[in-house]
Amino acid sequence: MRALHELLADKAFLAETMRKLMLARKFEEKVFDLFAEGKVHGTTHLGIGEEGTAVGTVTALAPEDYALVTHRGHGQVLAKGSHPNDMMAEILARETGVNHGRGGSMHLSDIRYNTLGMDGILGASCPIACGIALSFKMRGVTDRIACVFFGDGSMNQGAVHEAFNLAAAWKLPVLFVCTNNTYGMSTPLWKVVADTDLTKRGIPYGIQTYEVDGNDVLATYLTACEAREYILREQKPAFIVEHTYRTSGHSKSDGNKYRTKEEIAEWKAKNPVIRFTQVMLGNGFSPEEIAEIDRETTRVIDEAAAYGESCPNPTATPEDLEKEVYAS
Ligand SMILES: Cc1ncc(C[n+]2csc(CCOP(=O)(O)OP(=O)(O)O)c2C)c(N)n1
Ligand SMILES: [Mg+2]
Repeated sequence: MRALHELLADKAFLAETMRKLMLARKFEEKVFDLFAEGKVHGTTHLGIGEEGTAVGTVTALAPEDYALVTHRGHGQVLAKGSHPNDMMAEILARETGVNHGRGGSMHLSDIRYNTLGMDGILGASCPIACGIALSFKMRGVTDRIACVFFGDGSMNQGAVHEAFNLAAAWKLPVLFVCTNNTYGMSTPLWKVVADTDLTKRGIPYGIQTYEVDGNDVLATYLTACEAREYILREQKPAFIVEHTYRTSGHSKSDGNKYRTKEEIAEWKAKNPVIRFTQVMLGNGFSPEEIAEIDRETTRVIDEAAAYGESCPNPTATPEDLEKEVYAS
C-alpha cells in the first residue's frame, strides 16, 4: 500500500482521481437534467456530494473484485470502469444500455466489470456479497474480495446483521462499506438509533472496522486499500464507515423539507470535488490543468447523453421476458 506522500507526488494518479470524481458528478447532473426533461422513466437516486466515497473506495478494488452497489450507485459503477455511454443508454431505457434497457437507474449492473447491480431492497446485497465471497473460498481463490455498499439507513436491516455474522463466522473476504450520509430518506440517523456511532456495529461480530471522512477521496482510498489488504491477508471481512453527505435530494421527488438550506450549503462548500481541487492546487497542478479535466469530462458526459438519446428503444417482446435475467 502506498503512503499519502507517494500519492501526492503521483501526478497521473491525482489527475485520474479528479477525472473519476468529475465524471461521477457530471454524470449525475446530466441524469438530473434528463429527468427534468421527462426523458428518464421511474425514479433516480443521485449521490451528488458523495463522489469521494464511490471513487475513493472503488479505486482501491482490483478489476477482479466484485462490487455490489446501492440504489445511489451511479458513481460506484462508473468508478469500477463502466462506460458512461453504456450507463446513460441504460438509464434512458435503450436497447444498447448495459442491461438492454431492462434495469434503468435503479437496477444497473455491469458484469464485464464485476459490478453486480444496484438493489432496491435495502441491505439485500450484503448476503449476496457473502455468497460471492463463499464461492471464492470454496474454489480456493484468495486474491479477490466482494465489496458491498449500503447506507446508514440500511444499517438496521436484519439482512445486514445476518451478513455481518455469516461473514465473520465463515471468515469470508467481504468488505462492508457503510456510506453514512446521516439520512435515510427524510429521517436523520439520530432519530432511529440510540447510538449514532456506526463503527460499534462491527464489534459484536468481531469484524475489523475502519472509519474515514468520505469527502476526502485520498483518505477514503487509503482506508479502503488498508481494509482490502487486511481482508486478503487474514481472509476475514472488514467494515468501513465512510462519512459523507448528499447535497442532492433523496430521489427525484424530494422537497428537502427535512433539512435547512444552511446545512446543505455548508456541505456543498466541503464537497469532495472542491476538497480535492485544493489538494491538487497544493501539489503541483495549475488551475488550467484542472480546468482541462473539467472540459474533458463535460465532453464525455455530453457525448454519453447524446449517444443514449440516439439509441433505439428496446425491441423486447413477451417471449424475451427472461432474457438477460441472471437468476430468478
Ligand atoms: C427493505 C427496504 N425498506 C425500505 C425501503 C425504502 N427506502 C428506499 S431508500 C431508503 C433510505 C435508505 O437510506 P440509506 O440506507 O441511508 O441510503 P441513502 O438513501 O441515504 O443513500 C428507504 C427507506 C427499501 N427500498 N427497502
Ligand atoms: Mg443514508
